[in-house]
Amino acid sequence: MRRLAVVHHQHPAWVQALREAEPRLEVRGWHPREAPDDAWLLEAEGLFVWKLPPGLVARMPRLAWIQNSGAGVDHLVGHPEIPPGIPITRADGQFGLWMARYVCAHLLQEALRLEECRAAQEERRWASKLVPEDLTGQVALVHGFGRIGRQIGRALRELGLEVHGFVRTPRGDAEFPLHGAGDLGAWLGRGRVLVLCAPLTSGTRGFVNASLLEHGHDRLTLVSVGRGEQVVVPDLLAALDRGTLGRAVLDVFPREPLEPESPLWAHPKVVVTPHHSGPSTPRALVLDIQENLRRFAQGQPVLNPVDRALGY
Ligand code: OXD
Repeated sequence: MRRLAVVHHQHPAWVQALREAEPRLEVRGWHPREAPDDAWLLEAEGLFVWKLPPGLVARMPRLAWIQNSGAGVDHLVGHPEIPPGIPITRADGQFGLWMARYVCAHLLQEALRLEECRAAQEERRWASKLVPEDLTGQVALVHGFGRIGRQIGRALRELGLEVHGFVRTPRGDAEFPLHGAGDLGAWLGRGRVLVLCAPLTSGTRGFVNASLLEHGHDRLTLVSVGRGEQVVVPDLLAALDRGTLGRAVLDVFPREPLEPESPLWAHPKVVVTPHHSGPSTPRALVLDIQENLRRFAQGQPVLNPVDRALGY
C-alpha cells in the first residue's frame, strides 16, 4: 500500500475523505505544527499539504508527489526544499462555482442597490427612485481564465454582461474573447467590473498598480479573489480616492489575516471579506483529484502537474 501523508490544519477531515476516495492508500495526517511520525514518513511517497512546514520534505526521502489542498500553488512552486523532479498538482475544480457566486453576489448587491433599499426600509421610506442598474451589455473583464475564471465568466454572462477574458498568452476560444493580459489597461475604460482570479506569478505580482488603474473610472468595480499580492494596496486606495476606481471588493490580501490597522477596513468604497470566496470542502476537492489518487495508488504518474517555471 502506498502511503500518503496529510499535513494540514484540518487533517482529520481530509484523511477521512482521502481514505474514502481511495481505500488502496494508507493515509495518515498531522497538524502542520505537530511533530509527525518520522519512521512512517520515511516510507511515504505522497504528501497532501497546504502550507509546507520547514524541513518536512527532507524527512520524506521517497516523496514522489505533492498534492496541494487548494488552487493556488504559489507557496509551493518556488519552494527551495522541494526537489525539481517532484510533481506538484493543484485542485481548482470546486472553486469556480463558489467564486462565481461571490462575484455575482457583490455585483448584484450594487446593481440592485440592496444596501440603499435596506436603509430605506429601516426608515419606513418607500424609495421608488431606487431604480436598479441594468447590467445588460455592460462589460466584465476577467483576469485569469482557467477553470475558475471561465466559470465566473459564464455566470456573469448569464447576468447579461459581455465578458472578456485576459490571459498570459492570448488564444482563440469558442466561448469568450480572450485577450493578452497586457491589453487590460486599454479595456479598463469600458469595464463595469474587473475580476482578478489569476494565479500569483512573477508576471501577476503587483500588476494592479497605479499605471494600470489610471485607465479606470469611477463606475468600475474591482473584485479580487485570487491572491492579494497582485494588488498594490496604496495604489488601489489612491485610485479609489481619485475616482479611477469606483469600488473594491477584496477577499484576498497581501498579508492575511488583514492587519487591524489597515486603511482598507474603514474605506467607504472597500468591501473586505475573510478569504472565503472559495471554501475548500474535503468531499468536493477530493472528487476533483480522484483520478490522480487512483493513479498514485497504482504507481502511475499523476496527471496535470503544475509547470513550476510558469508558476501554475
Ligand atoms: C486556494 C485558496 O488557492 O484557498 O485554494 O486560496
